Amino acid sequence: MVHKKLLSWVEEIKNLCGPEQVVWCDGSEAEYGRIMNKMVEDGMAVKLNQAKRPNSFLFRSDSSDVARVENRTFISSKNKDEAGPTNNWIAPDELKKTMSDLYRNCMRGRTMFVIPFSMGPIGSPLSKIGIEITDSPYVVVNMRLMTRIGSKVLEALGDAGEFVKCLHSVGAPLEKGQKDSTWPCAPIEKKYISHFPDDRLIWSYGSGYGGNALLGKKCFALRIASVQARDEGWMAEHMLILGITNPEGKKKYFVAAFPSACGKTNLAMLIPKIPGWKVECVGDDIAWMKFGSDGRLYAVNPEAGFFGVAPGTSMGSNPNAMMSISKNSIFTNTALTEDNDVWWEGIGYDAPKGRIIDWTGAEWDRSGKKLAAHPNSRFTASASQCPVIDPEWENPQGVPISAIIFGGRRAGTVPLVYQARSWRHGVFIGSIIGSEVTAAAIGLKAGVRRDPMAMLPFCGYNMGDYFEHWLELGRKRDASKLPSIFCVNWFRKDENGKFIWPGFGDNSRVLKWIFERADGEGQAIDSEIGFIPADRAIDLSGLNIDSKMLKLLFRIDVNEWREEIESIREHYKRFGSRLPKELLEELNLLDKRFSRNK
Ligand code: OXD
Ligand code: MN
Repeated sequence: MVHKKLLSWVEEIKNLCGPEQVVWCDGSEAEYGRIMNKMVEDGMAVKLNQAKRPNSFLFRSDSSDVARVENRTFISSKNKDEAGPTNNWIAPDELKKTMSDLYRNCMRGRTMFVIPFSMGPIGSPLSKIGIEITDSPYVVVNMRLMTRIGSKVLEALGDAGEFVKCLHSVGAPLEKGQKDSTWPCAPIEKKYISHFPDDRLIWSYGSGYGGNALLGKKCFALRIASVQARDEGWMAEHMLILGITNPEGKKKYFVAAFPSACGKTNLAMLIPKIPGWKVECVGDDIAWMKFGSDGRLYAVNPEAGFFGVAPGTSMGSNPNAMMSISKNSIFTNTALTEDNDVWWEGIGYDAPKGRIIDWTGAEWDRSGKKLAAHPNSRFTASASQCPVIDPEWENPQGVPISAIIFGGRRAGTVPLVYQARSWRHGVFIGSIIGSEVTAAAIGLKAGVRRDPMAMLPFCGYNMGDYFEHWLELGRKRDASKLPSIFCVNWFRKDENGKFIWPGFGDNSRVLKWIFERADGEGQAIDSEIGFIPADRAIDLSGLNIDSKMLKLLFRIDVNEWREEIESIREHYKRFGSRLPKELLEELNLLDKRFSRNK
């Protein structure tokens, strides 16, 4: 291999970080087995019951390293204004200096792995290559399931191909003879998840967990890719991709964006409750989309695996996810049963008899005072193991998108589903989605946390400009070929605080209406907020829901919307002069429609 730039970067990092040895990952099964076995030997991983869960492993993280760390995540653009009001910013020179000091000899006593990886099918015009340098063997095995890695990527890169530089260290150098911990990492104030969009560069230090460390996922495929997408005229979005087929065999593809913890993985693999309909999964977290020469929008899933939240995943809520993780999987921070299988709250059955080891490695007290699995415990599995993986999921051209769905977790105000009047109105809807937060959960003020397009923690530049990018993409296009845009809310509650809509497989009823609307059919009525399903336009056959509750599900309450409009005005203030005027116009139009109905 004579990719001079790559070789000299690897040499530079080796000199900076001072590892004991350097290993170039070939991505083979044998390599995966070797690294896993070594981690089992070193006590970092537990090999699970081979009969129950073949070739699967459990890891337990340090209790200080259990999730993405948004307050330690930085977008280090040239100036603060480019990072915008929603990102943490440190000047690039200053951040590089601080981090270079941390990186100096930080891999002492460790192996430095070089992982060539492709986001998207190798060689697809929509794909991009990254190289992750890491001192974490846990990262290597996860990257092998989550992306396409190894020699074939180097071949595709050739001797001058472009790549995104992704540098990662757990930030825990080893002195001679020092025993390693089972989950090495640095204390919180030394953790940095840094992005240098102008250099297409990611520097991550101090954390080994999920999106902080598997740099192909949120760091590259969203934060850096969103900047590349802006510059190159495409879209990098926090969206699942699903294919849906009606009983006549007609198929459409939808993408959907929801803030974290709204059940994206469940929707992506849903088993419809309405007879004759079928849903297949292209991806559960990220979509890269580009307009084709036919004027339609095409999407690929840049990832090759699922990194899903375990608690709550069961044969009831998501049988396809459960089957995807029946073998060849990695679990992080779940509980361990006496017969060496995994268990978590909401798995659908009580913890088996015998000793249960909780996610901290201690014996679990069955009184239930503490959770056995961490709420953000995860499974990692290859997408190819999903029983409903879409036959086109690796099509290098992507799949044509007919509908874009936005959603959030709202107890009131937002009806089960409504449709935007236009692309511009759809961008407005995307820009205001959010979920209610309870004060206790994350120490925030209770209320709606707006999470525009579910990209708040993932947009690599000023979100005002990001809205403009969305608007601009629609402006240039033949409106008849643009996907229709919808908003859904599965989480509306009645006056007793109970969810009205059953969700899960019944969400297919809403997908059916969206399918019909995208087909130019499906009955709708014009409301103040957009098109809502006409009476009986949603297929409720076989569902027992009383008409009062149904009404509540679709209620558009003037007072609630007045409050909503005020809250959107507050939200928009954040973006100052970078907020596109079209979005303010859409808000004023909405305001006017409600004023007429005073
Ligand atoms: C995720 C997230 O982990 O969106 O996918 O937080
Ligand atoms: Mn996500």
